[in-house]
Amino acid sequence: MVPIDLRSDTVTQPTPAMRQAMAGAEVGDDVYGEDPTVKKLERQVAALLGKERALFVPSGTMANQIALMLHTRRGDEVVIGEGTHCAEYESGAAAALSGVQLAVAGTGGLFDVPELDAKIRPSAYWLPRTSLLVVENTHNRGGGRVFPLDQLRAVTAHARARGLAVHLDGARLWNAAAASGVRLDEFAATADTVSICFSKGLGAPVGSALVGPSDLLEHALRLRRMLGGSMRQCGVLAAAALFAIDHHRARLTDDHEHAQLLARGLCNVRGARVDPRGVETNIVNIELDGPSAERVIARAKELGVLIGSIAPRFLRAVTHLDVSRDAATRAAAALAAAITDCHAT
Ligand code: TLP
Repeated sequence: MVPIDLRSDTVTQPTPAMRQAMAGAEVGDDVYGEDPTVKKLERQVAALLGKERALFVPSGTMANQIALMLHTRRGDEVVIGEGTHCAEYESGAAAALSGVQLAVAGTGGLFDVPELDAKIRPSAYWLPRTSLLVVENTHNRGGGRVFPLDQLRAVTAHARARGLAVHLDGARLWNAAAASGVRLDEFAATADTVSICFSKGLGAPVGSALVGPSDLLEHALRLRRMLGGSMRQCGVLAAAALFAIDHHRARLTDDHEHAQLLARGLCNVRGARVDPRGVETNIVNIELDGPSAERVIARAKELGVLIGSIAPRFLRAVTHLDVSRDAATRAAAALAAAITDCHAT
């Protein structure tokens, strides 16, 4: 039997209709600026986010790292929320590529104005220059939490007033918008640049965009080249992203409901701690009282569910296009059994 894969929303298979859209895509060499499907995607994403220009890039990591390179100089400091992707999961690229150091504000991924303010250095030549704020929405390690628009407006306005640029890692901004009813462009207006992924909840196989003002994006084009991210006839990939925006956006709330099903199915299981009220989108973090995540992952696999961990005693389950309501219900039962089995032995 095919396992139910909750390790990430990146694991989705392109649907037959998406594959058809990819196969039929009109393409050209995008290094010459001649791929019409990429151009269409870039125009559409820039318009959705209310920014001047978008650049199609192979990954969310590259979008974030180009943004860091755009907004900082070597030796600068970047303020981020706790557990932010560009600090935790990008192989030290912020240090290696931009030569910046990171200062963590708040706990759990979100932070308020005083927590941000405490991390902005005064201006003095012997101190690092605080040049950038990075916010993540939804916050991945924070359990898919939405950075509420009011709070986001307050912290980013404060950052700007103190001379910082703002980058929004919106890998799952689609989910934040679907869960909160806030438009993408309203979230995007709080930042100078935004990265957004097609390969997460939207279900495209590859690709992200970096979005922002034309002058910055012109330089981003050069940086993408420098990082080896220029692609040739990548309209086949852009076609998948366009298909996903048209056909998979509206169903993101299903993923959020399925995450609720999981959370509710696990909240009374001995040995597991989950608060369904804290599950706002498609990510469920499960704290384990007794057994290690490693053991539960192994047992869950035997019971037909793949799940990941974010810490030795924290599991992470992510719902997506390939997890139906029925699969979410079955996965909740299998995970409950796996945790109970590991707790008992
Ligand atoms: N996140 C992946 C892993 O890398 C952890 C996942 O499975 O959730 N920003 C955020 C908030 C992300 O969650 C991710 C991917 C990225 C950026 C990077 O995207 P890719 O994988 O396209 O480089």
